[in-house]
Amino acid sequence: MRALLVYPEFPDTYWSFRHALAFEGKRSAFPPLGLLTVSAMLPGTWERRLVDMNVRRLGEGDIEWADMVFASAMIVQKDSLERVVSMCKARGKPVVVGGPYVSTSAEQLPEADHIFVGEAEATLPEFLGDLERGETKRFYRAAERPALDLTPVPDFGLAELGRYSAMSVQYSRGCPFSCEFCDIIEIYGRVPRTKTSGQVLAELDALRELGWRGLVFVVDDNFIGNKRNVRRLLPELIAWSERHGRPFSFITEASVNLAEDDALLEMMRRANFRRVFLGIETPVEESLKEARKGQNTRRDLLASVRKIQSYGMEVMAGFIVGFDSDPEDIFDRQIEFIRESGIPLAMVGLLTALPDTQLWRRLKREGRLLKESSGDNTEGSLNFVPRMNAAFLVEGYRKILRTIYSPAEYYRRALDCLAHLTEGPEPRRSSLLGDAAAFARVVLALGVRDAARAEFWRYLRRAAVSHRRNFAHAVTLAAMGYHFRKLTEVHGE
Ligand code: B12
Ligand code: SF4
Repeated sequence: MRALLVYPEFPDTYWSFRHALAFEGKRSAFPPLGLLTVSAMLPGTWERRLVDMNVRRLGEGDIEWADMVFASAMIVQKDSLERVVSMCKARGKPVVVGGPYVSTSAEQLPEADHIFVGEAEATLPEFLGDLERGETKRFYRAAERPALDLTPVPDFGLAELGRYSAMSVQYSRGCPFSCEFCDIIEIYGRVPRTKTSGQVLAELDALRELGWRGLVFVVDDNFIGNKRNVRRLLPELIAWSERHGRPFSFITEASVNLAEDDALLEMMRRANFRRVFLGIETPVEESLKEARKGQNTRRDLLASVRKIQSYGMEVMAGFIVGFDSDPEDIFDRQIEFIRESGIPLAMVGLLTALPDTQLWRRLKREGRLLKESSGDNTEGSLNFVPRMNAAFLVEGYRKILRTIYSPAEYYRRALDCLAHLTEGPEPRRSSLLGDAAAFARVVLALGVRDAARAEFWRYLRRAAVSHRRNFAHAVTLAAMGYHFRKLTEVHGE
């Protein structure tokens, strides 16, 4: 049996990092971990091929080669997924689909042969058994959220490692909180399930043996969702890192209450966590309460960010406008918070009702839903009727983007961030020539062609003088800022 695994194309969004990746000569930020995991669950005798359409074209030859096609997608990939399904069906190939989009919108793919809802660990074995007996069904729905000790080491070797800027591993799924707009808790549950430390180290071993060096994204919904288990994992991760000469640095996502736990922060620093993404959402207490984001209320959010930064980590964060409780000056308050926080990568989105979330259900009850969400909460369109005047809200949102990604504001935050980072270069899989070429591309785009070149040179000079040991990261931040600015030219005007 020949299995073709296809990951559809992302649109060019803030999260695609496309304009920054081009400098590095990379095609995509992360590999499709869901498909690599599914691949590792297929019978050992099957041949496998991966086409991540974000790093290379899906060719006729790939489809002809396959006996069966497996595809995975998030909502933002739905148009591309539909095209993939049609292409494969037109060539008579059976198509199996799964992943977060399919799990929340299972009825939307009329052409697919087999539709998987939920995590493959709980459904794929049944499908493979049915396939052997020639009795496959159209729908496979996971009856439960499986324990993660069933999850095999993903087939990392299928991915073209050199085309990505980071690799991914997953320690846990699910989050104990209950934010109204969140679909994670609907898809992956409110009881965080973790792998064993041994499983995580085996995944890191696999990456190391494949020659990966550099950034690893621990793609958990909330890395500290199960603090007790994380406290067990981190000492083993630190020992593993030291044993192997610290081949990786890490980035993850966590809830803001991470700031309360100095011991955990210290262990994360020692394990070489360099970046953490926080869901801050809004500095407005009423809006946080409305969103049921209790873990962010009654705390000084700015102080929490500063605390985490004081452990050498760059804080990245998500912000949302469009809550019913947002006051009219919300836009200025968000700008002010971001300005004060030293968070260069501030991902600001319009509130979006994702399918089957608590927010979706409430807005439906209130008769305020307008349409399906595109999944991209940065494109400036609303899928519900907001309390605030819609045009005022969208214009205010765009003003935030234009302000925070303007070169002066962005470079100021980047310097603030650099001042707190752990000193010293991160491990990387790179060559001197590759680095020099990437640097030359950045200099040409930002320091020669760009209208904001004076600000770029001022920034670079200050980074070289004050943050010499993190100069490579300073250049990466400049490239990221360029990406955000390019997209803001589309979304912010
Ligand atoms: C890492 C990550 C990213 C990475 C991209 C990673 C990549 N290349 O795949 C980045 C940071 C770029 C990203 C961006 C975005 N993301 Co994202 N991301 C994640 C995250 C945290 C982990 C993904 C992952 O690797 N999971 C680990 C694997 C093992 O899990 P899995 O993919 O679900 O796979 C399992 C099952 O779904 C199933 N399965 C999966 N595929 C298939 C296929 C078949 C055939 C079968 C049978 C089964 C199956 O079995 C697998 C094993 O159990 C998830 C949250 C999560 N828990 O997954 C959000 C998540 C997938 N992202 C999401 C969103 C909304 C986005 C953005 C749109 C955010 C935004 N507002 O712009 C952007 C879009 C990207 C873009 N360029 O436009 C949503 C998707 C919602 C949805 N219903 O589709 C999620 C669920 C989180 C959330 N609610 O915010 N994301
Ligand atoms: S903390 Fe994050 S992952 Fe957890 S429920 Fe809230 S939004 Fe979802």
